[in-house]
Order: sequence, then structure tokens, then C-alpha cells
Amino acid sequence: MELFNSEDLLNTNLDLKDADVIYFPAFLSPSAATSYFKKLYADTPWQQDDIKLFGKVYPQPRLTALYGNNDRSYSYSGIVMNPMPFTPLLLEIKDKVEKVTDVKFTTVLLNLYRDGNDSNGWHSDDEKELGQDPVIASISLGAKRRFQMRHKKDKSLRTNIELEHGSLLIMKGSTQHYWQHQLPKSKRITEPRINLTFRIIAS
Ligand SMILES: O=C(O)CCC(=O)C(=O)O
Ligand SMILES: [Mn+2]
Repeated sequence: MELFNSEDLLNTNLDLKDADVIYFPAFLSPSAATSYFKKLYADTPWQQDDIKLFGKVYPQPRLTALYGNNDRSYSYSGIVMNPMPFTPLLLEIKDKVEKVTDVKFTTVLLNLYRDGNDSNGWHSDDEKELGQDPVIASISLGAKRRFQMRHKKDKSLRTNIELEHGSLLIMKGSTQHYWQHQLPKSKRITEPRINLTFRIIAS
């Protein structure tokens, strides 16, 4: 166990080569996590964009929404997202995250995985607007889903984390440079999950 600027919150440094990943399984209390889940599920204007893969167009296998405190857009997989202004609820969550990370975020991307058919394929959060060595703080609400990581060069290096309801995962340092991550489909999962990834998109 390692302490990360927060003396009483259990956390683990995943101790991966070329990466800096810290996991807080119980960052939020179960009741706070459930309350956030319900409000975000109901009140977010979820959208489903089309993505282009090998010249074909598919609906993205999840719903998303982007919020920010500046007007910088975020582009990935051929999608350009423009942020909505932060809501009071998202500011409350952002505040809690910033107390632990000691970083001020500008932007949060929300993902809604409606069930185990929804997913997020292998990628790094390495878009140019995130800058070098971005800090990404990822909150999980709802169904427990498997988060997988693999090293881009050393194919023997892989890890899985079961992201708990109310957990926080922080990826920073060289993580995005050397590693990819994904959230695979899972036939057994019938419940929805919401993920919030706080990011910095500098103006
Ligand atoms: O849902 C997750 O835990 C991962 C989300 C993710 O990697 C992303 O939105 O870039
Ligand atoms: Mn990602």
C-alpha cells in the first residue's frame, strides 16, 4: 500500500514498468457513488457518435458527454467533441478528485456503458491536446468492469483491474506513452456503468 497525498484513503500503486498508475478502490462511499450514478445517468445529455474504422462508419459502442471550464474541443477516433459547462454535481466530484491528485482539471469525458455489449477498444489517451505525460483521473460508477492494460513494446506486460463502484484510477507520468488500455465487452454484464475521466486540455 502506498499513500498518495491522502492519509486515510486506501490505495495501491500498480508498480508497472514505464507507467505510474494508482488505484483507490473505495474513493467514494457506496452511497455517494450510487447517488452520483443515478443523477448522472438521468441528467446527462448522452450522445452516441459515429466512429470511422478502416473506412467504415460504426456507432460508437457506448454513449458519451464532454464538460469543461474552457471551450477547447477534444478530438479522438475522428470525433470532435465540444464541452458543455460543468454542472454543480460534476464540480463537486472534480473537487474531490483534485484534493487527491493535487492537479486542477479543465475537462471531464463521461462514458456510459449501457451493458456488457458496450466497450472501449485498445487506445492510449495521447491526443495532442492532452499534452506530454497527461494526468488522467478516472472514476467508476455502477457495474464492475474489467480494465485491461498492455505495454506497447513489451507484449509480455499486461494487467487487469476490476474497477469497483466508487473507485478512482489515476494514470500519469509516462503511462500513456508506453501503455494502452481498454474496457472489453463482457456477456455476463447486464447493468450499466458510468465512467468519468478528468483531463487537462490547456487553452
Ligand atoms: O471506461 C473506462 O474505464 C475507460 C475510459 C477510457 O479509457 C477513455 O474514455 O479514454
Ligand atoms: Mn482512455
